[in-house]
Amino acid sequence: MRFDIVTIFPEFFGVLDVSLLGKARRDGVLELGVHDLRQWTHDRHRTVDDTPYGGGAGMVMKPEPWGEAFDALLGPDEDAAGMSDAVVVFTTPAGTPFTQSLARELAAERRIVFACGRYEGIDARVVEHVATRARVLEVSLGDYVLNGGEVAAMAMIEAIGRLVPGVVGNPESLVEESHESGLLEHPSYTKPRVWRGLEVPEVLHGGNHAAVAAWRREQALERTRRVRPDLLTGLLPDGDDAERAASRQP
Ligand code: JEB
Repeated sequence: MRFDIVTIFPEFFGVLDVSLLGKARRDGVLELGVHDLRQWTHDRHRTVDDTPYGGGAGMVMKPEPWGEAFDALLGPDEDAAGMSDAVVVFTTPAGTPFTQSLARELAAERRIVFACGRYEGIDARVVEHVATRARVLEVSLGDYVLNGGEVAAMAMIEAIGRLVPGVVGNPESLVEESHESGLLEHPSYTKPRVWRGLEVPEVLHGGNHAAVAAWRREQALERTRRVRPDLLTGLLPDGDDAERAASRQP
């Protein structure tokens, strides 16, 4: 899987050199290209923004550098209709919410290009134009305001990248997590058995795997009911939560 990122802050993405995704890149499982949008400017000041039509506060990103960026990045691998096989993700507070389900879907793609805006966002014609050359998604990390798309793209790349086969060493660990089952995770414990007077729940010591599984599911359900009741609407009564969770989102 290859990720390309277009940004005016390429140095933000240095964190992707470390940890799990850094190792995946060194192993050749993930490829990452970080591109400075200003390389596609031609004026002395390398201008990427201008005042908004219709007035209002702030600046808007000019379409021309973005157009050249996508000409360069989508050029290869076009089909007969001139469509690239890359998926282009515009991070935007006005996008559809990013979910585990979308992360799973995008982990099956060959290439994803992230467009990270700044200021008040990118001239709207850019999305319209790029949609004639590739599959385009406008995606929001969540319902809060960031200063630009970089942190959102980074979170999405981490969530998608870890689902690519070969990135997480033990794929079993992926299916037990929060949001994959449709429930939040049960609490976890390690040694020592008693720490500062606090004991690990007795059931986890017995070696009774069925009892452990039942306790964990009850804990997960109780926690989900308490902090995320919205996740429970639509869960199947037979306990087949994962299948339901997978079919629920876009
Ligand atoms: C993404 C961005 C800005 C209005 C206010 C601020 C480009 N969940 C999210 N919150 N904010 C963003 C996001 C995502 N994904 C986000 C891209 C840009 C915010 N801004 C600043 C734009 N419009 C500029």
